[in-house]
Amino acid sequence: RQCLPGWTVINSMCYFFALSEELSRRSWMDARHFCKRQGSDLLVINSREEHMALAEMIKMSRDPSRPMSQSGFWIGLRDADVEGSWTWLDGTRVEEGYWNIGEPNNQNNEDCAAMYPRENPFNSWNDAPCNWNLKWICERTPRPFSS
Ligand code: 2F8
Ligand code: CA
Repeated sequence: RQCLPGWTVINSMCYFFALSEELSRRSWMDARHFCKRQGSDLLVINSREEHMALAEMIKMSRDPSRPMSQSGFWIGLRDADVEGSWTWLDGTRVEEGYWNIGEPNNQNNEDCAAMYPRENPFNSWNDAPCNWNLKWICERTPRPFSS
């Protein structure tokens, strides 16, 4: 077994999709803490292939009972240090990214990015207030198991 129970392996990386109502939705920081406790961190997208695979995965999670603004998944991307400078948790800066049309718009001091299930995988990201409660995606390497 390459990933912990309940995790999904995609191209040799392990992902956790916080989908269940039991886990509920959390702020960006609380979601990050959840990931850290499993030896992981919020998702960092390193390639177009990775983005496409994840966009495809979360399409299955569309929740018609919730407004679009609440159907997002926090990812490890912020512009909290310098407004407008979107930086992954590994320090990499985003050049273009896969923002939805009109995003990021910093509408209400929005410093955290979330990925949304969209028909067009290139219209995927939105910046939202970090204290908004959303689902999230954790990522970790398959080994070693620390828990
Ligand atoms: O229309 C885009 C806009 O939609 C929502 O605000 C109405 C989002 N807000 C939250 O997710 C909290 C904005 O981030 C988004 O830009
Ligand atoms: Ca926004």
